[in-house]
Amino acid sequence: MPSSEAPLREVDPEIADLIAHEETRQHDKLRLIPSENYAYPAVMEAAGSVLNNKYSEGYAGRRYYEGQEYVDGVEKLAIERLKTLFGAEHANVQPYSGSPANLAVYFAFCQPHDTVMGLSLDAGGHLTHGHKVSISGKYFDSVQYGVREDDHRIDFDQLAKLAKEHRPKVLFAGTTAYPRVVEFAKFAEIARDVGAILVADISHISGLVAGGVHPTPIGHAEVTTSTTHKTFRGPRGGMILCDKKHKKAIDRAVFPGLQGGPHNGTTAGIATAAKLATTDDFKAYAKAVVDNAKVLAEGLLSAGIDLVTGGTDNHLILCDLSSKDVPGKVAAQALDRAGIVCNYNSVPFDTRKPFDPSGIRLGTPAMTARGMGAGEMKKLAAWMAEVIGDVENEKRIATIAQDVKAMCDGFPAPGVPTH
Ligand code: DSN
Repeated sequence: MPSSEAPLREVDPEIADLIAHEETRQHDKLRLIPSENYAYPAVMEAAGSVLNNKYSEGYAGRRYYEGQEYVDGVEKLAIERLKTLFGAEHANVQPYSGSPANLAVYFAFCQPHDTVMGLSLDAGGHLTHGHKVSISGKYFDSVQYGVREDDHRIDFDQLAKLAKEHRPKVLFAGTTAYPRVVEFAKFAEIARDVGAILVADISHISGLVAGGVHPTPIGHAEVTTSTTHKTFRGPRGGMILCDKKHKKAIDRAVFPGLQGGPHNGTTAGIATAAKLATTDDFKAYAKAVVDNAKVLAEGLLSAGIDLVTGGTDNHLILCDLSSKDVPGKVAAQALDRAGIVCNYNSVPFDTRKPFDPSGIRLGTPAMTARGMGAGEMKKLAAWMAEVIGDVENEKRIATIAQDVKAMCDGFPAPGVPTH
């Protein structure tokens, strides 16, 4: 056994090998899962630093442990940078991820069995927006709104009617599989009418909001939650932005209400990501993510693949394969064999079950982070149409995998070592 202070490769070659394989996978394949990305190398460095070794229950200047002279500085920087970047009155950077951030919001404002509202999962919402299998649907009386049957866009008439009837305490405006702009102003009007607190969950789009290519919820939603690792390109973490009047309730709900010590390395990574998000490079990145998604969507449409809502305004595309007679899962598995990684996903009014749905969900954040552009999106659309059109043609799938690998070799993956 090597010394316990030896590097990972010597101490634990099995784990080192698995990480090396994952590095190769992240380099050699086209990663299209819209919630994934390549975090900036500087973010990874901050997140994996000695800050991991420190406990810091409480908030800067009011901790339950000594030795916080540097950690306080890290957390204050993260908070100030996020406030400036998003124009928010307060930021809490301690939630461990998006789901805990949403739970903290419920805990801040709701009692068990209060009424809450969110977009249903099959219409593109998140489990924590009141789905019946989630704590948010079990501990609260959840009313779910949906999308219109004709164009699959958020049904504001239904939402307004349900809100008037049920008068929710909190109304979530947030999505995980919705390819269109979220119209926060419309949500705010409905929330105001019924006295609900509007909560925007911008986990998927926080990088697009920071980069100025999606309207901001700030000024419409009293509370905004987000993960920090999707389009934002930070570490795996969460944040809550809110109006000053909710600062106390939110902070108390996160700690001591829901969590113990914050993950200080993550906090540092969030601070670094927030700094990088102010740059012109980041603005260009955010714009390229959306431009690439539009080109990919057009390519898929012209190859005969149906898209939910007929296209995209953001980083995400939802393909409806019902007319292709290929279940989403079979298509996603064939695409993975071709080096194109996406996830199978329900589409609105899906007649199939969530674990075997009719759709696949794609996104351009990771490919764009590698510097890929319109030319690569067009090639990708053609490859995808071929694979979806003939999911059992292993010979062709294997040659596409080689072409995908060759394309990936031309665009180094940020922060990913090659072997
Ligand atoms: N897992 C995230 C996503 O893929 O959208 C949501 O939690």
